[in-house]
Amino acid sequence: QTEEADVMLLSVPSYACQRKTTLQNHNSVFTDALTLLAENAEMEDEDGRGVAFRRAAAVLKALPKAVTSMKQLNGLPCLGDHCQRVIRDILENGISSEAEATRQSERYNALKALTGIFGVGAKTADRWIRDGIRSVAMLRDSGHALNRAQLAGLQYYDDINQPVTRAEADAIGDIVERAVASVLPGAQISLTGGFRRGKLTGHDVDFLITHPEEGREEGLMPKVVSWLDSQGFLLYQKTMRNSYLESKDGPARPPSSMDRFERCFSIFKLTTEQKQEALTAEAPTESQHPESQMKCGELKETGHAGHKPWRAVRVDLVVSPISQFAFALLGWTGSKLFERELRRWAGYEKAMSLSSHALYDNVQKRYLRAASEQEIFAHLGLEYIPPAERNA
Ligand code: 8DG
Ligand code: MN
Ligand code: MN
Repeated sequence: QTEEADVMLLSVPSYACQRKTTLQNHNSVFTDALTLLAENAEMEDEDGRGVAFRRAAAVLKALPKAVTSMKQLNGLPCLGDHCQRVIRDILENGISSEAEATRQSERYNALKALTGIFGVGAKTADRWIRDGIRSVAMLRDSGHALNRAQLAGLQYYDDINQPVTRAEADAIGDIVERAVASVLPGAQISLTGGFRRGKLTGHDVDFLITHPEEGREEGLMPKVVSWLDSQGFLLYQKTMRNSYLESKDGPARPPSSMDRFERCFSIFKLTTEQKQEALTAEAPTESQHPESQMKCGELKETGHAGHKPWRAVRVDLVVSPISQFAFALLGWTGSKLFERELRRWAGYEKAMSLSSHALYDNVQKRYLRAASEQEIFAHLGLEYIPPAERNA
């Protein structure tokens, strides 16, 4: 009987976009180790290994209960020898010696610290490490030439590496709403990224902006950005024109109506008052609630305790024409692995090319329209997975 319970049928389909993955993870002891190894591989510029670790972690995240024996892994996809070794180590010894050795290695910690700076990728971090720079403090003292993004990244390092809360995301949302409403009435804003998937914290806040009339959204980003800037909300911003036409993935020549994507990577200045306003405006009846009063009290205190009365928050803004909105929404909601798996499914199983702009059928040689995420899943022959279940 125990034998049977042990072999308890754990089965999951092999693409993450075929599975429901909520934030409830019964296997975090394994997925934490695999995620650390994935991060390390990515920082070492070994993307193939990184994806393998991420796929394995995603399979374990989708299981309805904790893995307690190696036998339960039989028949599960994406678990290669290396990942099985990590899992076995944890089952037998409580920890993965490889993950622990990595966590303690000087190289991993240097890469983690340096790539934790906004504007610094794996290649730059590696170059600096070869120059003997292993920490943010050493970089500050080094006199290295830094670009504008990296300078901002250093300046706001502590704030940016502190998780953004849902309340802060909502406060930023209020500001973006005001900006958009004042430069283009009728424009619509959607919260995307991790917060749309129900995460309680994030490394940034992601928004997608559109207008129900095709074409009205054109040139919107520079206007939104200059409004935000004039009101003192921006500590840093880099606005990009749509790069869809130059992008390598996806079909070569999209119709000209598709070259309108604009995006902005920014750092917002969020004041304590703005955060408080968002908290009280959202739930006016709840402001009598002891818990929310305590929250406001805490906020007040940080403002008066000698700290600066504001914090820096990373914010990503994207503008999409309404005709591409469903693709943009799907593409910017994540998780990153879920997106990667959707594109892999489309390409390998359906002979289609999916991007944040469009879905192209390589057999019928035509674009497939969609006005909602549900329609995109249907085109792809997939069961609809709501945002809260895309946490692969
Ligand atoms: P977090 O911020 O809470 O840590 O998690 P997240 O919200 O899931 O991660 P994210 O890094 O903010 O990314 C959110 C989504 O945005 C993700 O699914 C991938 C998408 N995305 C980028 N960069 C780009 C890009 O350059 N092009 C496209 N099409 N999508 C992108 O992050
Ligand atoms: Mn995000
Ligand atoms: Mn983002």
